Amino acid sequence: MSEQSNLALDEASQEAATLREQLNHYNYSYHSLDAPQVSDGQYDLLLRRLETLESQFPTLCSADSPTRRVGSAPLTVFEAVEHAVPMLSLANAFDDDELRDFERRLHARLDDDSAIAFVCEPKLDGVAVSLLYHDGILVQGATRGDGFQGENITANVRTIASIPLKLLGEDFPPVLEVRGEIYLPRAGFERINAEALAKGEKPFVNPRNAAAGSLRQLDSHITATRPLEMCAYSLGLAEGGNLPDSHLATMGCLKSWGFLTNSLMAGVTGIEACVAYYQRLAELRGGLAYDIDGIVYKVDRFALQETLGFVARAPRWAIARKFPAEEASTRLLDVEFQIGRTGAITPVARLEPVFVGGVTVSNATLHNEDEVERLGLRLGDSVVVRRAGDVIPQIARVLPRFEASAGEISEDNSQAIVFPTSCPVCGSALQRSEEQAVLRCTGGLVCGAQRKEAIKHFASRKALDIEGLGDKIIDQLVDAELIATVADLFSLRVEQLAELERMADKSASKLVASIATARATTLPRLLFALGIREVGETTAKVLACHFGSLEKLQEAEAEALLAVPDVGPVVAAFVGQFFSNSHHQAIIASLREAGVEWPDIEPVDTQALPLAGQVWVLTGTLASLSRSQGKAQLEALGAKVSGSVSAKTTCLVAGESAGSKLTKARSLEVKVMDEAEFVALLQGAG
Ligand code: 5U1
Repeated sequence: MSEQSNLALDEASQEAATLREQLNHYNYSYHSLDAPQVSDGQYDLLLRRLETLESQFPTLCSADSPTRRVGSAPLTVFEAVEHAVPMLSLANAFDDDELRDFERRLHARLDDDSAIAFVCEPKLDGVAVSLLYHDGILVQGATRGDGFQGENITANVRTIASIPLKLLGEDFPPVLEVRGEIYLPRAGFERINAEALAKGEKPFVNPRNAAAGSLRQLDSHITATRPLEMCAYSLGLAEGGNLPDSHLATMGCLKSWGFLTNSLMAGVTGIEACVAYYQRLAELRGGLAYDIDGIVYKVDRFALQETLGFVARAPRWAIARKFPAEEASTRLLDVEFQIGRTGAITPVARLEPVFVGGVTVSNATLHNEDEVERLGLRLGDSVVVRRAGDVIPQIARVLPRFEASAGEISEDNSQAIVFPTSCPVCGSALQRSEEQAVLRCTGGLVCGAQRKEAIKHFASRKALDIEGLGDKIIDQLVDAELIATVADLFSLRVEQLAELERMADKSASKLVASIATARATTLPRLLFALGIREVGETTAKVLACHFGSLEKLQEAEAEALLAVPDVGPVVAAFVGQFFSNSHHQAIIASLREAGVEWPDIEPVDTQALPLAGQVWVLTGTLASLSRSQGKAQLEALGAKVSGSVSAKTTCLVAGESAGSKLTKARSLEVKVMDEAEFVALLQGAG
């Protein structure tokens, strides 16, 4: 071996030793102590790195490597169980190309280019178990343990309602081992955590840990109180009887014998269909009732599975495609305080950038002071960041405030997060609303930050929709004192705008033109644009339809405001306060002087409209009209149109490729309409 490759081997050997130590430590904390110290994503990355090193330098492979192990050694308190057929693990694919490589390997090994039938299944994030049936009677339940030997948890599995104690039908093999995942649905997780908090106990960190903790109870009465489920996904030992010749057909048998199987399981042909299934499931993921961390793809035909066989600890005929981790750990660098349009002060965490949920995250909202306290967060802490779907990144929890290095506990260098006592932008006094735990700057439009936010809101798409007037331009205009109120926008000149950073003469002229175009607006848009507290787009429309003119709304007493559908005392008070403020009156007068126009509309009795009081949601692609046209037509019929499905939803209109909203509507038994029915309804009403 050359000197250079010796050096590479030395370096790799040291790195592998450190990785093994770290992984063993994290694995022990996770599996045996039920106290995770790093996120799953972080753990996976370390394990992958070790796998890469071991495959590059085969002499580094050792029997005790975490890459050779599935889970941890069983706890001694439960009786040990030998698995007659080892419960092996799965190889992973981290992107579409790795999935395509999987199919290429299959064709090569089978020496056959015929299209392969696959079964695609959601990979539940729970605890793998084996259930043994003798003549249809459940005789043993065991955890996977290290894949060869697990723990006997028969008493605990018997408490789970979705596990049959006696199989249905008669056509099952006399000796049958069924494998699957025990998991806690999200709603059950919320429930047991709420109960734990109410009793002053520590809540579980995620549904998988809650399921593992529930199964590790020595007293099965405790397990019986946990709403666990079991979803079957394969067979282990099977003796006697006749079984089908494919995985999909076998899953059908399991279903008929009384097992829960996943309703999203699908048989497809060829790897491109597997890739498409991944996209579909990724969209549904956020709306499912349970956590999944990926998809398992299996070659359907048992004859092919047999030919393909196993390699190391995994079958060659199956692969798991992981979703981007929804959680990752990073460090809290700083906390900044943002002032919103209504003066609300939001602490924002500045984080060491981390890749999570498919994007790089460097900021996370901390909501308010109570949230910071609930998390027990301090500057310099290691934190777990969560980003599920399109949801704004959140800090899920703080990791233990020490670093174990070579058995030593390092110093705690964290620092307290200090909340401001006056507005960090204008110095005005702060007010704390007790019920919402929100700190608010009392400076109103004296505060530069609130002024900027008010103007950004005024120019936004659903308000006056001023094209080309982005947030950065507004920041510069306010900082340079070229504008102080929304009305000042209309006297801006091309020369003034051309002075701004990255603004050429041409774009300055275009912006002046689009500000001029925005002068012709509508009453609902203007009402929304004014930024009255608690008056969103829908309430602005309702107020506009009810009063018909700005003057009538300005004159309205509390009683008249309360007569408007959906306007309660809080909204009525904010509307009243807004129009009685002399500064706001001056702004409205300046807008008129600047030539902004909002024609009066014919007042409508919205309560008498056919869909009054109903809440509708639109999802998927509609072929015959756009989403905004659909929304406008529903609103014209008196319905409210919401962006999310809840128990209050009257009806969901599901277009082509509807995703998680459709799943949620079905689970809540909300009425669902397809496009044809929707169009017919609109035509009937028109
Ligand atoms: N859905 C599913 N999860 N899961 C996990 N199927 C499935 N199959 C597995 C594992 C470990 O293993 C089989 C390929 C034997």
